[in-house]
Amino acid sequence: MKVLLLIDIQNDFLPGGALPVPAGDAIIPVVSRLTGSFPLVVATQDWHPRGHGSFASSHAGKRPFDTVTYGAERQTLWPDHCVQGTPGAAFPVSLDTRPVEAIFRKGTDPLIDSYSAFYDKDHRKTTGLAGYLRDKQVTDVYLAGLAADICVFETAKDSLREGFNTYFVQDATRPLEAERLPGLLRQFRDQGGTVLQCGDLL
Ligand code: VGL
Ligand code: ZN
Repeated sequence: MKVLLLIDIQNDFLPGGALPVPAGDAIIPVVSRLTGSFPLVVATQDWHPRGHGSFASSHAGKRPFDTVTYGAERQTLWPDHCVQGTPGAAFPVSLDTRPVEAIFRKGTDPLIDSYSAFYDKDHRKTTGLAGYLRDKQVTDVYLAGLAADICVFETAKDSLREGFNTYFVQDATRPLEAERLPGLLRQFRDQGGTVLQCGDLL
């Protein structure tokens, strides 16, 4: 059984949003072509309470993209984004969400950031996604969404750790920082992941 995971395809990560991923909107037609080939489609939403600890606005004197240290963890501070219930946190109207069977939300703990769809940053809190996928007899996880170098990449790593065959559908993602992506994809391949293009699946 295979699943297509749509990671954080939300207005705030699209051009014009609070934390726009360059050309993030270009993935939407690609995703639309893919969903029909999958027996199971699951989406995630970055879903922060107002005043979330990952927002620069929650730290006196800090600006977006500064970093702070929490214990051993370095945390990049972001512009306020994907605040629960706001239009920025919603799926774009251009994304057909009808095939989406379940939605997992992450980043809800005010103090912990959560990039991966499976766990928070420190692997202390699970979203329940791994159990849900196992319950559905999923063996193969295909990844699309935003941002390729942050939430999609972290989800890809955790998916491999959870023992799923994991596929990164590169043209169904876009990175926030393009220059970071080749190194991350090399790391993903070294850990046993597969990088492919939408055309390889249709
Ligand atoms: C994301 C930064 C902060 C993402 C979420 O979805 O890639 N990036 N929150
Ligand atoms: Zn976030």
